[in-house]
Amino acid sequence: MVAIKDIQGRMVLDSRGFPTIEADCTLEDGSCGTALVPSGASTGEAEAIELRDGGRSWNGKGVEKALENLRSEIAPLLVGCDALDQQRIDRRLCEADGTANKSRYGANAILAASMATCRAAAISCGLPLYRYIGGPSSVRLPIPLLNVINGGAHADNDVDVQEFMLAPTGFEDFPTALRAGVEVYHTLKKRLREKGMVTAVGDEGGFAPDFDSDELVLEELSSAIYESGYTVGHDQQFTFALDVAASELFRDGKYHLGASNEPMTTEQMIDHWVDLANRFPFTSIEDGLDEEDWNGWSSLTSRLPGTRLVGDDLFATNPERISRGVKEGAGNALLVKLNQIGTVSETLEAIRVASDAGFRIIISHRSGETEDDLIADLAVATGAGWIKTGAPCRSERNAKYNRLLRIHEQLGSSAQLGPLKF
Ligand code: 2PG
Ligand code: MG
Repeated sequence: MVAIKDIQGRMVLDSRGFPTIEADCTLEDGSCGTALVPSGASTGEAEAIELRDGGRSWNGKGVEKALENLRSEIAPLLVGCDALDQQRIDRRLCEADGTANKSRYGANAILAASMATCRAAAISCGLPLYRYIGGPSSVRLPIPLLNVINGGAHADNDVDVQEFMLAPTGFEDFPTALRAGVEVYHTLKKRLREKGMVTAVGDEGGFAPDFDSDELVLEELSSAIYESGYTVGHDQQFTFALDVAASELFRDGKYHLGASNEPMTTEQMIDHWVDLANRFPFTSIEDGLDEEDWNGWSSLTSRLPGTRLVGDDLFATNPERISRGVKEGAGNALLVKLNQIGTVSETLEAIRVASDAGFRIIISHRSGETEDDLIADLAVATGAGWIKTGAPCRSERNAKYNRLLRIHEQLGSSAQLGPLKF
């Protein structure tokens, strides 16, 4: 038992320049853990609520109310509790909040306390965070999914699909996979510049030029991979991953892709992804349909047996929604975001429920990020095998890749790459 002595919160800025919460958790033995919470732009309806102040100050994005809850409710609740009992800490937080979606204290305040406590406990035990959470078998580094072309809500271009990711699936170890991804990223920049295309980056560090179609983006990425001296295809060095973020494209029962195209029905959307997956090698497609289009999801999942269908907005890292997906055959992979559910323990529970069903697990950043690198440790601790944390550009993204490089070094010859079962 190591009792919590104090929890302090403060406002800091995230990568988009919006306020977010940083919390310090100090224990009786002097250990102190600090954590910062991220924030999404294409947030799912089923996510836990991020408490914002509204009004004019900080364009409505202030976090004073959440900080006040941290100060006057959460800290007194946790002081004296055993920091090594993360489950109990998180249960107390959920019970005291008392709402299904953490709207009273705010998931941002709750998560900051939960993550900071976890960090402090690891420090108190003298263990790296991944070892503290995952135990001695935490030796698997994740394959990075590098989001090199940004569209949708993350960029001001005309690309509808939110994320085009390089998946370096055919490499031996994390540093080599990352290096290959980085090389392709820079080749891509050179190619775009030579074509007179915009090389400014979007929220997640990927380039954000205009493209006339999804196909053209994927052809460009294929060319950049070959020009870098690598191969692309199933069972080759690179495959692709998409995050369509289709909930953002769904209005009045139809999907709106491309300003000049007719809106599409669910069936037409499914045909579109099946057709694209027949022409390009995808390891996964995330949120290819709207978050409440459960029947569509079941149909898409059965039509694309060779591709992982990842639920982000669909599952919202919520064990109940994941269980529904398992029952209905809707999706077969989970995107994991701590702030969608709001505590470390519930995140681990969501991963367990999804893993038990044979789902692929992808640990994820948010589009609004910070220098906090806890998700890198979480990926290793859970042996998830996959992480998406943006392009290898912008330090809030590279904080995670850099942390994984350090973990790889620490693990030495024990380090492995990717999921146990591919
Ligand atoms: C997503 C995420 C992260 P956001 O949709 O997967 O890439 O974006 O944080 O804006 O929800
Ligand atoms: Mg997503």
